[in-house]
Amino acid sequence: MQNKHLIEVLENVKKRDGDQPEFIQAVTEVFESLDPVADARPDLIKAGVFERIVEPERQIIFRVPWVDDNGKVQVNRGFRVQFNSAIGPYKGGIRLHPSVYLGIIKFLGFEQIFKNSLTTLPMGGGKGGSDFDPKGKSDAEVMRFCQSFMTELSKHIGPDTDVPAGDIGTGAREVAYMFGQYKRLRNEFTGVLTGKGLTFGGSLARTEATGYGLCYFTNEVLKANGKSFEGQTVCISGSGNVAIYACEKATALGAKVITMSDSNGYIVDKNGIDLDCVKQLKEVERKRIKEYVSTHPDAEYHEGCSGVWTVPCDIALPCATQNEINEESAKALAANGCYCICEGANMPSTPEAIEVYFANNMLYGPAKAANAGGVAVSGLEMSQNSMRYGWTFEEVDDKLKNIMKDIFAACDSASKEFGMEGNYMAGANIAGFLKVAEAMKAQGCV
Ligand code: NDP
Ligand code: 2IT
Repeated sequence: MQNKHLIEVLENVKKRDGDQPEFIQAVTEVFESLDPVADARPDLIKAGVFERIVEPERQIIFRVPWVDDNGKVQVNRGFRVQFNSAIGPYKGGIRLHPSVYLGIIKFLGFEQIFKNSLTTLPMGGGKGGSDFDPKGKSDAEVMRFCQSFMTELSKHIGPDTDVPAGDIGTGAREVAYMFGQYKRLRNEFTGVLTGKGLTFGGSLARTEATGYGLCYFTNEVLKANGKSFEGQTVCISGSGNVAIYACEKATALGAKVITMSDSNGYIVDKNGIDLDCVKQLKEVERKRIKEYVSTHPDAEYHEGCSGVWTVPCDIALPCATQNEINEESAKALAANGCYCICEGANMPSTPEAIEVYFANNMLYGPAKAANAGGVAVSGLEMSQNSMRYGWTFEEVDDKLKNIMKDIFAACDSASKEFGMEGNYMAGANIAGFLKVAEAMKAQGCV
């Protein structure tokens, strides 16, 4: 990074938020891409856009008390970071995972600003969550947690203010409990959350959207470079919502997916993953991925999740969590002939891993473009809720396909315009930023 103003703003972020390494990582990546933009646009510097965009508009931290099945009081910490509302109401998921603290929610909220901008739909950036761990909890415990979480959150959100959704640990069950509590507290049936059940305002294809969208985006990357999914071997990490539907669509597009994982370990099935089995294990029984081998004796299970990147493949789709691919894993992928990485998870590659991708001329589809399909269909769910109407699966899926195509085109053309052809990371950061920056400048110093 050369631009003096960007260097100064980043230094200030490091000073103020030095205890939030994930947030600093996300800001650094975006600012490095924005170097030529800052040089070309003194008007944005004058309008204070760079200083303003790294400071959330509002951050809410609250107590979440609930009673467990033994009658014992438990206390978790809840967060909602309302990062940027320049182009629409705050929009972004809720993460329930023991690793959650302010720095995780801020990195996710910051990324969400640019991702939501790329979707072309009117959504600002936000994120929330808690250090609550749904794993091993009964349905009743999860319900009591969600009700307590929403009792406070309901004071800060609304269909035209801030619209949460799912993320790690928050799926259909959690969204439904949160929606029920919001409706009860406010006596309003509105589209205040997305990812709702199909019987109460959810959109068809939202469950599939992030994984499908990831494959539609990857397909565009491949096509632009004279390749396709047909006959390719794919490694996927994770075995949650994003991983499952990425596996389904990659397979439908002619690829063979041979791995999936969870935080304990990974499976390799050279015959191609049996997705019905994974869905049953993860979506119905809420079991660990290692159970897969008990019904698939040809498949292998290995302890330790990072080993998944040592399995030879053509295309890698990380769909688990942040920083899951480090320099060593990236080098293993490259050495084994992997030529394309597209990110279903948010920020799954460390900065050193990304350097390895570029040094080896690998095709790289960054998260904020590649996984934008989930929030894009959330935006379509909001539209359907406002119309009090619903589209068919095919209608939503078609819109999703077109949105992912347009996102790729925007990344590609921004990368060319700023002299970094083929660098879709820079393209995504620049294209996502410019729309928000213009809106922030137009609205004055707010
Ligand atoms: P789920 O909770 O459905 O699944 C998460 C998966 O990732 C599980 O297999 C989980 O394993 C694994 N995982 C989580 N944390 C870790 C960790 N620290 N180390 C190793 N593995 C881990 O979440 P989603 O599928 O919804 O989300 C996956 C990623 O995609 C996240 O980065 C999320 O932010 C991103 N994303 C999600 C969208 C959505 O619409 N849901 C949209 C865009 C991005 P285990 O069960 O062992 O924890
Ligand atoms: O990271 C993400 O984009 C999500 N978890 C989905 C957010 C949403 O509002 O659908």
